[in-house]
Amino acid sequence: MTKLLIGLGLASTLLLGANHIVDQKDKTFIPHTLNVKVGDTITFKNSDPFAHNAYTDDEANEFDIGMQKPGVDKTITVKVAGKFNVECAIHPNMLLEVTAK
Ligand SMILES: [Cu+2]
Repeated sequence: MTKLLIGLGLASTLLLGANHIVDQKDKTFIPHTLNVKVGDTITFKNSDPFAHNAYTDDEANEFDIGMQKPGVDKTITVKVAGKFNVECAIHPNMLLEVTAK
């Protein structure tokens, strides 16, 4: 039974891809560079006491998590291989560089 459960766990991990955590703290994406695989998810956290946002203009992986209040998590899925920048619409100096393979 234990072996079966471990097997199921591995299978679901392979199917769903890995999850990467990106925090937003002091108006900075942490980390600010990220290597992912297609099918992986990125969860954006907000550890600042004010709202953030995360979006990309990249056409292949386009997303916009909208207004993200403090303490709220938002998760996106990486769909296509390539490099793209993620920015915060509220704080133009925030930058996250994602490389997806
Ligand atoms: Cu921000």
